[in-house]
Amino acid sequence: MAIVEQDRPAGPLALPAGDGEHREREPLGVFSRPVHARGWRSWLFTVDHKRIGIMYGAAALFFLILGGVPALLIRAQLAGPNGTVLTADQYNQVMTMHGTVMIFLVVMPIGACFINYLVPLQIGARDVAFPRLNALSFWTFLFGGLFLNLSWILGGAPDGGWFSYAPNTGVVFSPTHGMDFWALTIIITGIASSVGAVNLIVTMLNMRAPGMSLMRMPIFTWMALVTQFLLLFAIPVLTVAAFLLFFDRRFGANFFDVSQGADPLLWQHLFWIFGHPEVYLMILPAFGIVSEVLPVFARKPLFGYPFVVFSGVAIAFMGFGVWAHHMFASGLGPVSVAAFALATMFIAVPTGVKIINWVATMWGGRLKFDPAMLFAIALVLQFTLGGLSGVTHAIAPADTQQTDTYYIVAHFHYVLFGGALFGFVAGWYFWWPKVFGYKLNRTLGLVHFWWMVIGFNLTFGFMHILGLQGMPRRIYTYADGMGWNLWNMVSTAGAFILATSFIVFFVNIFVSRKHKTHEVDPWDARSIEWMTSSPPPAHNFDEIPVVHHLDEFWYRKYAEDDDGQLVQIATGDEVYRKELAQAEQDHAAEHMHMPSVSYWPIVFSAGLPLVGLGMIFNLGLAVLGGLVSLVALFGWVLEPSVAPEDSHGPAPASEEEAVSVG
Ligand code: HEM
Ligand SMILES: [Cu+2]
Repeated sequence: MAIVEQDRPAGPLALPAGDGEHREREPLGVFSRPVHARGWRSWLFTVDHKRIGIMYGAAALFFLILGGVPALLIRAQLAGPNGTVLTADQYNQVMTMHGTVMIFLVVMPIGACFINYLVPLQIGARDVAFPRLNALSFWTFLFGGLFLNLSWILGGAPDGGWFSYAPNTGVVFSPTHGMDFWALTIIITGIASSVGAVNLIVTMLNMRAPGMSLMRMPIFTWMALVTQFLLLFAIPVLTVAAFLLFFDRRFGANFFDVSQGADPLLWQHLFWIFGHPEVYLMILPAFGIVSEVLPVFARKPLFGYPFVVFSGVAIAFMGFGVWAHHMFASGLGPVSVAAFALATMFIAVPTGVKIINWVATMWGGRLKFDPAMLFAIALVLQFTLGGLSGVTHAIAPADTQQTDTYYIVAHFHYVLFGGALFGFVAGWYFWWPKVFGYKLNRTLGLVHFWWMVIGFNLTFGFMHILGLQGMPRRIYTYADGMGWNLWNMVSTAGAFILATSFIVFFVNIFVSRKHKTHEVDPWDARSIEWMTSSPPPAHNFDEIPVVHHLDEFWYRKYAEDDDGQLVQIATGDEVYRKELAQAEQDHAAEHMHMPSVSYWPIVFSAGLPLVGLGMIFNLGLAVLGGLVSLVALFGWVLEPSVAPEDSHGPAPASEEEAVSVG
């Protein structure tokens, strides 16, 4: 079994004795580990990747509201000329928080939601490699996000834009504590991402089911792997930059103080060396989702799987070499500009490869237009539009005109919202029945889809025109008579349509939840996460599947007859029952040991925002926060690796019972 923690009956510190005899020690009893927790505690202390995935999703939807309300305020303010909803100062805060929340607390965590939930299931593992670290990542992200939003009530939110250009964000130009909150949030959530990246990379590389070579890994897992490498290398750069900024602001360091000889472009370089890989790590999970959804609803294998894999890898590599296209207007000099312009045009190639693969997957397929499929198709179309406007920025002279206009705002919402977020919604409609045991209502799903597509394109489509007409981004009002009134009004109307489309989604969840069917394979899917019950048991699979093919599940359901015709040899349900019977035969007497719940991840994470608040307001508080986290670390290493309890007893009679162990 893959989970290391449970394979050791003795305490974590037990080592073989020198005489060759294996001396077993009782687990250190200082901090006993809870066996099971029930009710809400079972969520707070869980180390189950599925629950952590669900919590990432729920938290991200909560932050979607915290980031969405500012978006609506922006649009209300800009609906007509000389808006009076917000003052200039409030506008800056609202705009900065909108961007920061959407990127760091919505899109990245939704990616983590899918990756945490799906990757162990897709590779046939029982959990991630380090379940407690996984919980630590989640809580650290959540507390970091809440910490950022505290700034609203503790003296003002950050106001330097989501990319926080120093020296603009130094104390001289941004004297409130907002930017301090921003920098510390980046550091805290950065811990969450880096720890998560290591955990997931180890999981994907080491814990795949027997027979699952890398080139048999489901495409979503591949994109997840690429994403985690991007995080691993990109996040530290931003963390360093945030540290420097915070030291400048709080302790009078001079990293960005131009009068002391600092390079005014230093921040921009650091930020975008992180920032460009960041845009790919936001979109690649959605690409993975679409690459899973399209084949299922087109009833064909993914066209050119290796190309989709390697174009993803290529995007990641090249993504680290194009950052300065965000700085064409900053005076880099013609050689740099030309080099980065070329590199940027090249990176469009692997991206285009993916689009071709998706279209070819649908080509000639028997398409089924369920909501998941529609959202996936919308991603392909809208992302292509966003990608094409992106290529126009690669042409440096054009970019010099476009930069800092609404053309850019249109562009990045087409990729982030029209791409990433649409992909995520496709994924939700697709995997919902696996995760919760019921399908989302199809009719409401279609209403949701059309309402969202219309709202999205009304909001952002005409911003291209506004931008080309010269409307700058980040302005809090504009004068009458610029010729911008109509499209701004349209955009604002679209934004409210878009916002209400999410209400349809929430209503759908609410309405559908009663109709549980627990179908194993509602869509006739292809990969092995469908080969277990809906929802899956705590240990994911009763029998770890042995993998012979890419699309293993499909190959267990379909085969060619003597004439080369495709025939169904089993339903998904039958495949699952067969595995179940096999498991009963093989391990009827064994008991599945899943890692026990733990108190310490959430305690560790809870210390971090205290450190943050302390760094801003009172160093004593920082010491207290540090102590909380330190104690948690000691508790962590000193707790036994499994609960010292009765769960070593006989096998549970029912699946239900087995679940409660997790
Ligand atoms: C209801 C949906 C949304 C609306 C109406 C909306 C609207 C806007 C507008 C009007 C701006 C420009 C503000 C300015 O430059 O003055 C903006 C900026 C931004 N938006 Fe959105 N947005 C929405 C959703 C999203 C989503 C889902 C993301 C995902 C990542 C996102 C990311 C950003 C970012 C990064 C900025 C830049 C902020 C900055 O300039 O620092 N937005 N949004
Ligand atoms: Cu870029």
